[in-house]
Amino acid sequence: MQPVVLFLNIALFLGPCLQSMCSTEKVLENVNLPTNVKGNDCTHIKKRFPDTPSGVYLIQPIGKSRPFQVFCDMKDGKGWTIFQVRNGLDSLNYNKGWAAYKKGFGKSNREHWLGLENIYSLTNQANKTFKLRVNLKDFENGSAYAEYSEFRIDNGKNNYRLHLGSYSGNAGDAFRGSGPPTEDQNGHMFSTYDQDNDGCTPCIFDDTAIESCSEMFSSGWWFSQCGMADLNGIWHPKDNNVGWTSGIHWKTWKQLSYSLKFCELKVVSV
Ligand SMILES: [Ca+2]
Repeated sequence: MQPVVLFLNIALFLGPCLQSMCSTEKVLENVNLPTNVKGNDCTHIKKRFPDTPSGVYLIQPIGKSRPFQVFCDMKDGKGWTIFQVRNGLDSLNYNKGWAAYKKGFGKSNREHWLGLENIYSLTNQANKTFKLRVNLKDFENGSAYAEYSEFRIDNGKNNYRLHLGSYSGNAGDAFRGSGPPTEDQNGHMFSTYDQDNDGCTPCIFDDTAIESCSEMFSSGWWFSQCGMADLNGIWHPKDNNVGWTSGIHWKTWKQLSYSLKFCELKVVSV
C-alpha cells in the first residue's frame, strides 16, 4: 500500500472516533444505567434523546448507586433538572426538619423539594458543572429570574454548604443580599428548625433577638443571619401575601416581606 493511501485509511478510521465515538458524551452514554434510567441528569437525557418532552424521569447521577425521580424541563432544548417548586396548589408544608430536607418531599411533577442528598449527588458529578436558574412570579403577572454561573452544594458532613458562581438576571442577587457580609448566604450551610447552622447566636433585629432563622421563618434554607433569600417559607395566597415574617421571599426583587406566587429552582449542566 502506498504511504499516502495508508495515511488516508488511518485518517478515515480515526476520524469518526475523534469526532464522536471518543467524545466525553459517548463515554457517559456507555455508563451502565438500568433500562428505566434515561440519564445522569436532565441535560444528559436531552442530549441522548433530543425529542424527549418535559416530564418525570428517573435519573442516576454519576457516582450515585441508586436512581431517583425528577421533573425535567425540556422546553428550551437544554434539559433542566428541577429541584424545587412552589405554587401553592398542593398546600405542601415546607416547615420540616433536617431528615425531611435531606430526603426530599412532595411529588416531582407538583410542589416539591428534591432533597439535599439528591441535590448533592446531582451537582457534584465528575467533569460536570451546573448552572442554577431561579424563576420567580408575583401576583400581578410580573416575573423575574436570577441565574448563577455555577451551583453545587457540599455533602452532609459539611451541612450541604452552598457554592454559587457569578450572578446574572433581573431579580437581584438575593442569595448574596445587599446587606452586611454576614448575611451572604453563598458559602453558608443549610439549616432547619432542628439543625441550626445560621450564625445567629443570637441575631439582633431592631429590638428582637432570635436564635434560629429556620424557626423564625418556618423554613429550611441556607440561612446566614438570616439573609434576603428564602424560597422555602410559608406560601401565602393573593391579597394576604404581604407583611408575613415567613413567606416566599426574594428580597432583592420584592421587599416589604412580599410573598411570591411562584418559584422554581433548576439546574442545567454546562
Ligand atoms: Ca442560630
